[in-house]
Amino acid sequence: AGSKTFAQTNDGSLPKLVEKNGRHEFLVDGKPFLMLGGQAHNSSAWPALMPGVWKSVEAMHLNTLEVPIYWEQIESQPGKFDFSVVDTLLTQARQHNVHLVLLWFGTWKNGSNHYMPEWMKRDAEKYPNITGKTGKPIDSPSPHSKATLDADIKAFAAVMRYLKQADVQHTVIMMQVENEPGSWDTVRDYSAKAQKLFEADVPADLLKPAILKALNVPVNSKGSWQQVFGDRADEYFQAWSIARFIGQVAAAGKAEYPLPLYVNVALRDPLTNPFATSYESGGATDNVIPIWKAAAPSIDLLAPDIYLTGSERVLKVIELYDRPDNALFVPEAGLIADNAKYFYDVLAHGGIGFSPFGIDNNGDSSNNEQLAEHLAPFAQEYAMATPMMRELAQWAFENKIKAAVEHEDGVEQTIKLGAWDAIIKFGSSRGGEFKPNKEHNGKAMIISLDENKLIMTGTNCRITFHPTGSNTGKAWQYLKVEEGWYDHGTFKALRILNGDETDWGGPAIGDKPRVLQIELVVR
Ligand code: N0T
Repeated sequence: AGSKTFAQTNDGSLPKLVEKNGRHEFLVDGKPFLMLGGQAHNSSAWPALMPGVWKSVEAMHLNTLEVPIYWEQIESQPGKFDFSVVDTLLTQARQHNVHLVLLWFGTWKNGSNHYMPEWMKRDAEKYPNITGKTGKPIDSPSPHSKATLDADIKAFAAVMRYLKQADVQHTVIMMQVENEPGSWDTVRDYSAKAQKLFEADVPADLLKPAILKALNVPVNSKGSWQQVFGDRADEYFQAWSIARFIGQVAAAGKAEYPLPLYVNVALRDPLTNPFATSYESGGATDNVIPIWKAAAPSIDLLAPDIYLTGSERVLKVIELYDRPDNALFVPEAGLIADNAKYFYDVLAHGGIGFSPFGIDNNGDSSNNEQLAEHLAPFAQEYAMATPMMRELAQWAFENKIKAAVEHEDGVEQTIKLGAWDAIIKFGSSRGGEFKPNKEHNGKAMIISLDENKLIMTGTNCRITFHPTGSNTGKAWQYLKVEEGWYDHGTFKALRILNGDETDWGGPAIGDKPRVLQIELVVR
């Protein structure tokens, strides 16, 4: 089980996102694709470092590697483009039979300009940063600089033009435009130039009833940012300004080569509606998604980077970025064991991929065992998912996946399956006796095949069932429980689970995911 069966083929069609009834599907070479992803560290996309990255790609069973490409490296001299590193990435990705998502570290990288080429950094007047409320210089590029915008457009368009001819086989399946744009340390730009725009009327493109409604302001509002948006004016102005800038960069790239494009987001607490003084302002946080959608229509999706903790918070984030106008993709998540469970919830929300951050050893190759251990929680999920990758993508699109993710209180959960309720109890039976999980890492995922038959996988959980509807209260039993793997559309059994493996409270799965096919019968 879990062997790598993904082969790169090319039927000539571009990777694309398809939306149907508010659900999304990512097609690569015309077929449903689920990104089993991981992201390299920020400074690892150099030829000398890539061997360490590929080691992790293999150990983790990735089918997609997210890797940055650096403006400072690609255009170290104005107008002279060097794509040698891009070539290296393309060649090596093909050798390793994985796809790439390239991250354009351009004008914004985590709210700063740090990946601008030196010739830009040396010319602060032409490529300015923004100014804080008290006149303090802020380490964040200005979205109001035409020179910066033109330079970024030129560079990103050159990248896309290059890819179009260097990557006819579509090794690169998606592009991230900038990285976590926004500003830390100030809610907006207070420079004289920005102030003037801020005091002017809100642009008509934003004053559309549907957008205003989504932003919870009266649909006939007009006037200055302050007049229309009140105490949210500073943040909304920053979001609009940055999104307009990036939308133009994206449009220029897309005009060269129309790959799906996304912007990743440094999140805010999704539960308490805090002000942007407590998070990176102007990025596509949940409250300003409608602004980003209006300002940057060339961006296909806005993608949450999950570094928040706590299941209530994380599950809320997943819910907020799964929208009819936004395909759910998690392009970064802390590479911690606890986060593996959210991969299941993303699938249950029809997500198109998941990608923990910082998979490589970051230049230190001294301890491979430690690295393997670190990668294991995701590696084992991806190994399980690999032979059923296309089915998972299709089921997610068709809303057929249900998941239960253990909360901090560890309480059992019910998954409604129509004719049956599945009761998931979190814990594991190491040493025979079923005990609650110490870390809250239990999870289960169920796909109904027909009324009485399902596929399930999970870790650290036990499952049992109750018949529902007209069968409520009736006696029932397992007709057959098989353990195996799901391969190219069919279940391959290793064994039938029976006796102790199903009798004492139902089939249980320990800390390694297993795939079970379960058939139930009412007596
Ligand atoms: C991420 C990563 C990388 C209160 C951090 C996370 C990556 C970038 N930024 O390792 O830099 O390139 O996208 C920001 C997390 C903020 C957490 C605030 C918690």
